[in-house]
Amino acid sequence: MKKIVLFIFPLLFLLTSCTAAADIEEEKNLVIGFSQSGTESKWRKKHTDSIKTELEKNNQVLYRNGYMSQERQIQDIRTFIAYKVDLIVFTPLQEDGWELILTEAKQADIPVIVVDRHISVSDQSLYITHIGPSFKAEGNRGGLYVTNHFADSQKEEINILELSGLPETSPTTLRTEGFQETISRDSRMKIVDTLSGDYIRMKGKEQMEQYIEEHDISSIDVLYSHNDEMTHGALEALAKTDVVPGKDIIIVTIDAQEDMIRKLRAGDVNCVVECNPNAGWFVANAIERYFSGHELAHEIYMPETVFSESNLDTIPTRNY
Ligand code: GYE
Repeated sequence: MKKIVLFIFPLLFLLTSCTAAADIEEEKNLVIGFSQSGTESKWRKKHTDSIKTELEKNNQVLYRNGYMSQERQIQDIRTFIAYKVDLIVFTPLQEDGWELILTEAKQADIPVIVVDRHISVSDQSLYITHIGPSFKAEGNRGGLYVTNHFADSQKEEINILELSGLPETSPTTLRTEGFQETISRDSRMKIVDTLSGDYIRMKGKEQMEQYIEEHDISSIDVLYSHNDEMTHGALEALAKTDVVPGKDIIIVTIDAQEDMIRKLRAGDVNCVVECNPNAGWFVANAIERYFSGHELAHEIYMPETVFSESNLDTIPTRNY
């Protein structure tokens, strides 16, 4: 029963929106299916909003949220194929497991654009382009802050605790790789432990609490966290200790949500690496170029920067 309701509801919604949208259909160029992976962070909500808003300017958009389930995302993409959409935009939850569904899209002649995280497929023609940040550069920037920060320090060892994102996703792998690349220039730097918080605040908090219970947190010099939500969780855990965040433990975090910029201004964290969620314009532009016959680069990078005490006065409003 539940299944039937779940199936009928979107169908009814689509049917009514189809008739209601009949008039505007002429103005709206394309029907685009947009499958988002979840809503785990403020960053993600902004990312969704940016893409939807930009695409809805000229197209009819069918939006689905995968709620952090790959199976659900695959089902959503299958629905788009059944509706014969003109193009599919999707932001994959994880790297593997997309070959089959994207082959179905290809067989139906529906072009696919991958946004944000990367996918690993042997046939590169299964998607027309990938649009996203350079996760490796983000890791590099975080590592660079740490090496600069300790450049004149007399410390013989610098112990780093890493709080990493969801495993088997490209931001997690590349943020680690990029960070390691820059800290390896200073032989005193060592990642002593890596915790996994899946990009979720609660999980970041739990992991940190457990670590504090089992280890001497005062021996840690740096916390490198793969996203702001987990950093908030870690800060809540640290608040129950004598360790002063931003002073006794240097904190580097990624995303640059407004709430984390406030923590940067308050001195609770030291370096906020921007991960740009405003993918909308880039996606819309790629679609326009594709349908007007241009060849797209297989990889399109979005611009990003980094914030710390050195540029506090010039941080643009975040809106996320
Ligand atoms: O950093 C995090 C989100 O995939 C780059 O996912 C994205 C990451 C982002 O949950 O906040």
